[in-house]
Amino acid sequence: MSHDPDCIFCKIVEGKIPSRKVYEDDDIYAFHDIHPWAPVHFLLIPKQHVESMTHVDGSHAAMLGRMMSLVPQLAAQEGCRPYPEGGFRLVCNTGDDGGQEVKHLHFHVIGGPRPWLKG
Ligand code: DGP
Repeated sequence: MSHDPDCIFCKIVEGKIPSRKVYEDDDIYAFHDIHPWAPVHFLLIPKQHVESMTHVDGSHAAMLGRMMSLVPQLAAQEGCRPYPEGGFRLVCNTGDDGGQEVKHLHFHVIGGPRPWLKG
């Protein structure tokens, strides 16, 4: 499995940096964002080090599909109200122009009662 010893999120997957776990399986990890933008804010990441969405190829398709299928389940688990009154925002910042600070692919899942929406 690809791994970057200098990557913060690889260190979180390894347990070298503590995190508040939301979900874990062999390939995927989810944990609360350290600087939440909303009442619900967690990050969903592949355990392997994929740098960004621009680094995704066909070999990642099954894993990404599983990640996307987990989003509604984990959003509900973490307290997002049901669609359509509830719901959540799914964000994947990519590259410097996309506002990506941590260069390990991650999806922000953001929700909870508004107002909290930025942009
Ligand atoms: P982005 O701008 O999309 O790269 O967002 C990175 C997010 O990662 C940001 O919202 C804060 C979060 N984050 C950074 N370092 C840590 C950490 O050590 N622990 C946790 N739980 N979250 C972190």
